[in-house]
Amino acid sequence: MQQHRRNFLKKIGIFSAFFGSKSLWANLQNNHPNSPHTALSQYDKINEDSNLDLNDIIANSSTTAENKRKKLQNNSEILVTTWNFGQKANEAAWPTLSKQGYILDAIEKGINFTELDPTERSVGLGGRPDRDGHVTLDACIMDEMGNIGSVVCMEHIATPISVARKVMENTPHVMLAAEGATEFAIKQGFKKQDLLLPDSYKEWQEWLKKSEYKPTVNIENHDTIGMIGIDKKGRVGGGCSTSGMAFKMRGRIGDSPIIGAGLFVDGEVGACTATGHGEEVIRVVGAHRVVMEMRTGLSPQAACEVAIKDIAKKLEKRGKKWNEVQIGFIALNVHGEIGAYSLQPGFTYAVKNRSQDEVIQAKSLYK
Ligand code: SD4
Repeated sequence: MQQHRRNFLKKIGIFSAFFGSKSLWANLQNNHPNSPHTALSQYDKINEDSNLDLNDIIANSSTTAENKRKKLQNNSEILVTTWNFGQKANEAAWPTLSKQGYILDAIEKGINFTELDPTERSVGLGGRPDRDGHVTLDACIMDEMGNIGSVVCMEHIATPISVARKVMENTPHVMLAAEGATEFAIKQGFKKQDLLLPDSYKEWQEWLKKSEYKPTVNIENHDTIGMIGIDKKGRVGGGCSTSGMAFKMRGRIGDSPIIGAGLFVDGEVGACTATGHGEEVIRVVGAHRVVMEMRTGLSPQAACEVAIKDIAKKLEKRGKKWNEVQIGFIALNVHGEIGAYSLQPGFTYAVKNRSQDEVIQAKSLYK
């Protein structure tokens, strides 16, 4: 009887081992990494499930970008620029945009207008000097494809945004500094000139009496010019130009010529530019932060607010007084939606499109 039972169990064992190993074999065939079945079935599955083939990803993302562009074409060209003087700069840029020109051409023209205005004393010609009396200029430019150009601490050339563009277009580099930048500019045909004009000189002389570096929030109310915009074809671009913080140390560079800090553009997402105390903007790589927040789906307004709140938190952690610092961000997404936010009240920005031409007071974290 016992023998009979043993034989019965043995038969069951052989039977299940046979079928078990068959299904094991089938599994191995399907799952072994080198199995053609595996490769095919996984590939098929991926394609079937979600079309995640690399070519499809690329095609899909360019289709998305194309759709966004098309969507924007139905809206209109737009320019958003920091501070009150942004309105005149927008006006200077507008003819290029309204004639269906390229966004970077418009931005360069608009910023040039402010750079060459001797009454604007924080940008270009007539800019306030450093504590040793040198007017040193910073600027950068970025297009929708990730092309970038920048000049830092450049002297004697009134239009640094144009030199930054030449760096972008005519050199294998993305950034030139100090004498090298000036020399390059001269070779490119720019005029060398003295940028320290009488009013800024007088102010500097006055400052020397105490020689106290204590930038006053909003005192100039027309600081760095940062301009972002979209053209008729949906191309996003941005530029940023400044003489930096008045009476800074010689050689000091702020956020404005640093791609990612003072300016960032992502052709599929939008653009952002910053103004204010550059050291604080650099700390959080401000403009890039805002654009990346937009990439995750935040509106330009929400993205600016997140970045400003982060700066506020970091100031607090470091025991800094928030009321001695001003930062402002403006942002634009590819749909033409605008955001603007600052740490403290007083930051303004100018918007121009086919139906709007105005200076707007940005909302601020502190009241
Ligand atoms: C800088 N962000 O050099 C510039 C200056 C500025 O409002 O924007 N002031 O730090």
